[in-house]
Amino acid sequence: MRGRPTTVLPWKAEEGERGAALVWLAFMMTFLIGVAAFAVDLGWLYVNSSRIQRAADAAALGGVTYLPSFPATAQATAVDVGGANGYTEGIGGNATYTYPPPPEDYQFSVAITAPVSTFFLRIFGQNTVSMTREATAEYILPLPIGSPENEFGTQSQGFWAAISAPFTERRQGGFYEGQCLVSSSTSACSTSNPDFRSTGYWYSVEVPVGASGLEIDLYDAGYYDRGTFFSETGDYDYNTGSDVTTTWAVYAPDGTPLDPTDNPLASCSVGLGPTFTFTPEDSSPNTRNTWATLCRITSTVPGRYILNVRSTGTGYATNQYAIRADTLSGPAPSVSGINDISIFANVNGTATFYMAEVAEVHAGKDLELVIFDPGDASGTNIITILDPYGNVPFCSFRVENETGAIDDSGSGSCSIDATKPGNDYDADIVRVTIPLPANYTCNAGGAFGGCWWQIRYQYQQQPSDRTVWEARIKGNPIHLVQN
Ligand SMILES: [Ca+2]
Ligand SMILES: [Ca+2]
Ligand SMILES: [Ca+2]
Repeated sequence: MRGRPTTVLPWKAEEGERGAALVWLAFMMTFLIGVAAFAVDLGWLYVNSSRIQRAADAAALGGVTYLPSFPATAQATAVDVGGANGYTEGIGGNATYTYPPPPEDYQFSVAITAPVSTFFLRIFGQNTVSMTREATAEYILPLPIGSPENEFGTQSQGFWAAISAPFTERRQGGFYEGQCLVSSSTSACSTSNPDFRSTGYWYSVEVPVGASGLEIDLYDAGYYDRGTFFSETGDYDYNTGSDVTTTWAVYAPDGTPLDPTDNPLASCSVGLGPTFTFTPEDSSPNTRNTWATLCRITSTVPGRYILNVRSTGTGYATNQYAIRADTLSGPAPSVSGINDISIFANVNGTATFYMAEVAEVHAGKDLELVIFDPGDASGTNIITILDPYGNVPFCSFRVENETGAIDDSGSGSCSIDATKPGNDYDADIVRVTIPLPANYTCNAGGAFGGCWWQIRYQYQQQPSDRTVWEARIKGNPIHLVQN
C-alpha cells in the first residue's frame, strides 16, 4: 500500500518549536526565579543564623559566671543578654531559650530558637523558617597554687609564707605589696611599683564535701624582728626602726568563685577573727614562734573559704608566717594560694614543694609559671619543674628585668639555673611556658588527686630568698567552647 507522501510543512514545524520554546522559557523562568528566590532566602537565613549564633554566644558568656551556684541567675542573665542582642524571649519577643546539659559543670549551654521570615519562599507557602543555634561557654577558675595540703608555709614544707610592709622595695622579693621600686624612706617612694596592690595576698581554704566545721590557725602571724633572715621565720627589718602591721580576714564562700574580693566575712565562734590586726611585736596575743586560732567556724558549707592578709601603715620590713586549716570532722581541707603566692626560703638544701594543680581539662593549652626574684643564696641555685609523674617537662623561659627588657632566655628540659653572678635574676621576672600536650593526663596514682605539679628548688647554701610565684593557664578565663 502506498501511502501519501509525508510533507513537512515549514510553518507547522516553526509553530511547534515556538510552542516548545515558550513552555521551556516558562519552565526556565520559574526554575530561575525559584533558584533566585532560594538563593536570596538562603543568604537571608544565613545572615539570621549568624545573628542568632552571636546572641547565643553572648548569652552563654553572660550566664556562665553564675555557675555552679546560681543556675537560675545564669539563665535569667542569658535571656537578658540574648534579648539585648535582638532575641527577646516570650511576650513581646518570639525567641525561645533552652539550656542543654553541658558536658562539664563549669560550662553553660544556651540554645536560642527563633522564627526567620522568608521573602520568595512564600511563593511556595513557606512564610517562616525556625532556626536554632546553640553556644557553650566555660570559665576556668585560677589554678590552685602553692599546696594541696591543709597547711601552707610550715617549716616541714621548706618555706614560709611572707608579706612585706607597704614601703618595701619590690626588688626585695614582695612583688605586689610594696609600693616602691625605689624607696626614699619608710613612708615614701622615689619610684613607684606599677604592680602594687593594697589587698595583699589571698588564700583559698577549701572545705570538702563530707566535712563540717573549720578552724584556721596562724603561726607567727605578727611581725617579730629576728634581726637576721637566717633565724626562725626570719622576720626582718631592712631599714632601722621599721616594721610590718599585718591584718588578717576570713570570708565565707559565695556564688562568685572567680572573685574573692566580694565574699561576706565569716562568723567565728572561737578565735581572733574574722578580722584581726597584729601591731608590730604584738604581745596580745604574742604569736612569736607559736600558733594562734584566727577563726573557728562551727557550721560550714562545702566550698571555698577565703583568707586574706595585707600590710598597712608604713614600714620597710618583711613578716613571715604559716597557715594551717582543719575541719572539725570529716576529710581535711586544703590551703592554697589564689593567683599568686609569696614565700620566703631560709632552709638549707632542697625544698620540693607543690606548685600548681593542673587538671586534664587543660590538655593542649600552655601552662605559664612566673617566678619573681629567685636565686638569693650563695653557691648554685637550680629550679626544676616536675610534672604530676615527677618527670621534667620541656619548657621555654625568658627573664625580664624591672624595665621590661629581656635579660635572658632559653628552652629545653625545664631546669633553670639561677646561680649568681652568671644568672643573676635579682628583681627579675622569670616567665616559664610549658606546652601541655594534647594527650596530657594527671597521674591516677599520684597524691592529692594526681594533678599537682611540683618545684624542686636546690640551694647549695642557706638562702634568704623572698619570691613570688604564679601559675596560670594562658588565655581568657571565660570563653566559648566548640559545640
Ligand atoms: Ca566571690
Ligand atoms: Ca612573723
Ligand atoms: Ca629573692
